Amino acid sequence: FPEPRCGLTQPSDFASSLRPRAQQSHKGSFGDTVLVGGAAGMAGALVLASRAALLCGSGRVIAAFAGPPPAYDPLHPEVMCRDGSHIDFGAAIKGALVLGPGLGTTPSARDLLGRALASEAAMLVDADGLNLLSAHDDLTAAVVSRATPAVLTPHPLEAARLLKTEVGRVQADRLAAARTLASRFRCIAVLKGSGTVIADPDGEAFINPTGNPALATGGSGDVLSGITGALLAQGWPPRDAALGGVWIHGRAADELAEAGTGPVGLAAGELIPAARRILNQL
Ligand code: NPW
Ligand code: AMP
Ligand code: MG
Repeated sequence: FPEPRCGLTQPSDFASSLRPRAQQSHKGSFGDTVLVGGAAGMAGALVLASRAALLCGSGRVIAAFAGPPPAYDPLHPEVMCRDGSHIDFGAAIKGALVLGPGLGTTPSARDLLGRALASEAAMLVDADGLNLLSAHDDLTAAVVSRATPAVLTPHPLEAARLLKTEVGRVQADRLAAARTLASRFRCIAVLKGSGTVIADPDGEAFINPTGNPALATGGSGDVLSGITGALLAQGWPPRDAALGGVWIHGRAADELAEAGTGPVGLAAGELIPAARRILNQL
């Protein structure tokens, strides 16, 4: 059998999802992104992801907090801040779900994730969403049985938890680890870190060439979740959203570092307007 393909991501790999906006379009044309996370002490993770979803083109953004919701986000009052326990995930969501930034792993976080995973909407799972999947077989089963694959975005430690192995083994063969995640969870697996690997359940894989150590800062993964969630909400197929989100996120860090906003001291939120500019220029 031939080896499945593995190449370096280029914009041409997701170009078919880059479409000009129709003159007659409206906010309903670009989907809702509903983001679930933000337990007490980690509200910032959900705020960063929500802002990224907003600036990367989602028609509407709803931040569903596991902890007490703020009245609104003062920088982006466009984002609707809700109490996660009041969200009806049974109602058809026209757009995408981003599950996990700052969610925590308490029993109430687990219940919230379980309700959200029942949705048929396009879906990305990150951070504590992944940690909960690692700990609960019924949550994993909900991901594996989805009609359209979810996008899972683990960093190496989260990947090790999902694969029930050690970080060293994940890092020793990152391509194999990403492919194993993709086939075991029937998902688009995004194994983050320098040279992020994106793999699908058929074994096709890409290594992302953008990004640099400026991204080694708290919250940069949360921003990636929001960027990619916005692309899903706008109807990009999961594979294209993963490839495009990772490429744009890394390119934003490269442009900022080039201009002196990094590699030392980049704040993750600074990636967001840079990602918007790159998306508009593609
Ligand atoms: P070390 O230090 O090397 O042993 P955790 P988390 C490892 C939220 N956040 N290569 C590394 O291990 C998130 O959304 C909230 C190798 C690292 O210390 C989550 O919900 C923020 N190892 C929650 O916090 C901003 C690597 O993993 C450890 C690696 C917990 O998420 C911050 C961290 O993993 C944060 O996003 C690599 N490339 N990358 C907010 N403002 O509210 C990571 N590791 O223990 O799962 O914790 O990632 O911080
Ligand atoms: P997280 O650990 O969830 O906050 O995610 C960190 C994000 O930054 C991921 O998208 C990583 O791929 C990226 N990142 C971290 N360190 C590097 C690095 N040295 N080079 C490139 N990307 C990195
Ligand atoms: Mg993270």
